[in-house]
Amino acid sequence: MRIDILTLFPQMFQSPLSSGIFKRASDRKLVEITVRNIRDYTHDKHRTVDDYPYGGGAGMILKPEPIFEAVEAIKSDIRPEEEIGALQVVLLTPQGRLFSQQIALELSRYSRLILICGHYEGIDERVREHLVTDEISIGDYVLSGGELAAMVVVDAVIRLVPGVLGSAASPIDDSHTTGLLEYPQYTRPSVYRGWAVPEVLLSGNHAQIAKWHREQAVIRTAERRPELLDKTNLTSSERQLVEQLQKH
Ligand code: 6GU
Repeated sequence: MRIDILTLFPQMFQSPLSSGIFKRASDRKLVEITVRNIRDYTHDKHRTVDDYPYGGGAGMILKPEPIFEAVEAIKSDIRPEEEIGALQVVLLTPQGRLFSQQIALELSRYSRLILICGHYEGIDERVREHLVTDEISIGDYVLSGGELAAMVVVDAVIRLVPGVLGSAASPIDDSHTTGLLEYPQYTRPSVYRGWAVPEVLLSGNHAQIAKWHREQAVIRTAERRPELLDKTNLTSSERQLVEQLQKH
């Protein structure tokens, strides 16, 4: 998978991309991430990337030319054997569709992604209409730019690329893949400041432990994010458990 990020603030990506999952994915040559400065695609002396809005109003608007040229430059080096349909051009904007595990899974299936970091004051609408194929928001709050959102999206997407996570960790069991929040976890010591780890986890009885994990995940989800249960497959006894919890 190849991901190109277009931004006015490439230095924001330096530290995140050189640690953790990003580094691991690049080191293993599973994902190649390139950060490009939109300003490098301007032609004037002042390297102008924004301008006043037609019709007036507050703030500056990102000009279309550098963004079109940057995307076209990236597209032009797509190898002929690669399908152009395998490319998605994503604009990060608070006006986009709300990001979710489902969307991360969707994006992880493309071999090429171009992420454009928008800025809240705005971007010329022709970029949206004629260049971008998808618009994503990471939540109902306003960030000053799309950079942090792009990092969130890239993290969530690349960990789904086969081989990026170690074999031990599987994204199949993640919260939001099963539709349930994760169950509580413990490590040594078995008693800390008088607080004991639940007995069942020390029992060595794998069937009992699996049952407890599942039950705890259902309880936790019912208590914290009951709306997630609408989309989850629960057994009838699990449904009963949820109804019991909702009465209290
Ligand atoms: Cl993608 N961009 C900005 N600027 N703010 C956001 C966002 C994106 N998602 C939530 N808030």
